[in-house]
Order: sequence, then structure tokens, then C-alpha cells
Amino acid sequence: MKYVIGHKNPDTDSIVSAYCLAEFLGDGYKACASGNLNKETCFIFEKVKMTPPQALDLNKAENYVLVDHNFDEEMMDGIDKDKIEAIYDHHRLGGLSLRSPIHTRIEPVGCTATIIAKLYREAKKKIPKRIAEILLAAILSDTLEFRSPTTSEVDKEIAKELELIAGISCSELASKLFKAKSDIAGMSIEEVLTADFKEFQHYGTKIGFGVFETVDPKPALKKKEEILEGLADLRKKENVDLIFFAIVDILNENAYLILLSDKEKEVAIKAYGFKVGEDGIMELPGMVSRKKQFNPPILKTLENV
Ligand SMILES: [Mn+2]
Repeated sequence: MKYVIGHKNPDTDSIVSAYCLAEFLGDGYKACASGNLNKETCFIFEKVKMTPPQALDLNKAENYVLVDHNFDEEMMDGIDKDKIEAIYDHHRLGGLSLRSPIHTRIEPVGCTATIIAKLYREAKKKIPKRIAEILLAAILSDTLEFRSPTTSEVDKEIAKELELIAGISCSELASKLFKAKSDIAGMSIEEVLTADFKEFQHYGTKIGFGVFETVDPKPALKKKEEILEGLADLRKKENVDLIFFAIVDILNENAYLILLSDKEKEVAIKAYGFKVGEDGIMELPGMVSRKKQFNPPILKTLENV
């Protein structure tokens, strides 16, 4: 069996794209969960009454198809890179070095699910209703209902088609998804910090960057002290040099960057040019996207040290 698999700490796009691409490719392909599913992902699979992908024994895979990532650091531990046969993604290239040629489909769109929907369209294959609904959910989730600057015209066009097939409007589905996404009840601080946590290396510096997207940042901001303790633990555990955590206010389109120590403060000030408040938090007006807004200035800052 060939496994279709997303990145570590999977988000809705990683799980949905793995599921739908395995469906599209058909016989011989199976979607595999790349970690615990977040509340938003659980919500959408429950809503359409489908069983989400399960974790599988990675050693048993004949081959892998990666979705929604291409960085070494984001791949599941235990993936044999010689067995990667294809990558479908919408992230910048991360310097992956392989021994053999593979298929790649990487496009600068807002969501991997958009690329999966395009595959159906190109093959003139009808998208089943429930597949349309989960693909639409992934697009709304990754683009924050088209608010994120990662959004492309293609995402909007595909979403319109999916709305019709799924029989649900973007605004109705998005508000349900965002409610599920914002719910931190019953989650430990570590779970909140790592639910959407990515690691990467640049010019010899290891960086961890967690994001929590919410329709109401207040409850998370109230937990600032716990978040700082959690970040200190996580920095040690993940052995990263710098650790950042952004609470993203989806509806007001801004972010609160929690800065653990002077090291992070210094880089954040150089990168973004905003002041750090007395509470150690930097407000980032108009910024919501790690891929397009949070990360690139940090990379640039590390290049110029
Ligand atoms: Mn994605």
C-alpha cells in the first residue's frame, strides 16, 4: 500500500488533502494521519460523517505521497525518503535532497486542497459531495476565509465550485470551523502551543514557530504566563534556538506575538519593526500568515546577522 501523508502536527489541510488525494488516486493509496487531529479537523470529519485517516505503521508503506509539506523538518519521523514518489504542496521549497526524480506539484495557492480540487477538475472527475465539503473546509481554514495574503484567485474560484457541490456557503462553514478552531477547553498548554507548530532551520539557526488562530484572543492572552513557561519547556524539548508563538485574531486580522526572552525580542524587533509592549507581547497589525508574513522577515533578519 502507498501512503498519502501530511506534515507533523497536522492541520485540517494536511489531513483533508491526504484523505482526498488518496480517494482521487484510488486503488493502492491510503491516507495516513501524521499526528493527532486538531479540533477543527475532528469537527469537519464528524460533520460529514466520515472517518478521518488513522495513524499507520510507516515502515509498512511501499511508497509515500507527501501533501502540504516538503521540508525535512516537517516530515514524519520514520519516513524513508527513498520511498517518496510524489509531493503536492503550496509551501516554498525547503531544500529537499533526494536520490531519484519524483513527481512534484507545487503551486503558490492558499491551500493544498485547492490543488487536489484542481486534479479532479483536470481529470474531469466529479467531486463527491462530502469530499467537496471537506476540501472547502480546508481552503477556508488555510486561507482564514480568504483573509490571509496567501489566498489566490484560484482558491476563491475553486471554493465557489465546491460551495455549489457541497450545498453549504463559505461564510456558514467558516464560522463553524473557526469556532471549533478557537476552542481550547480541555487542552494543555503544550497542546495549544504545538497544535500548529513548525520548525525550520535558516543559516544555522533552528526556529520553532507556533500559531494559534482564534476568533477571540482574550482567553489565550490571559494565559500568557503559562504560555511563557510552556515555551521555555518546548524550546528545550525541541532543541530550537528561537521560539515564537503567535495568537492570531482571525476576525480583526492581527496577531499577538509572545516573546519568550531577549533573544526572541531582538530578532522580532529587527524583523517586524514594531515595539514590544511591557507585557512582552508584540502586536502585529494586519498580520495573520506564518507562511507569508511571520516567517519571511525572520529569515531575512537571520541572513543579515
Ligand atoms: Mn496547507
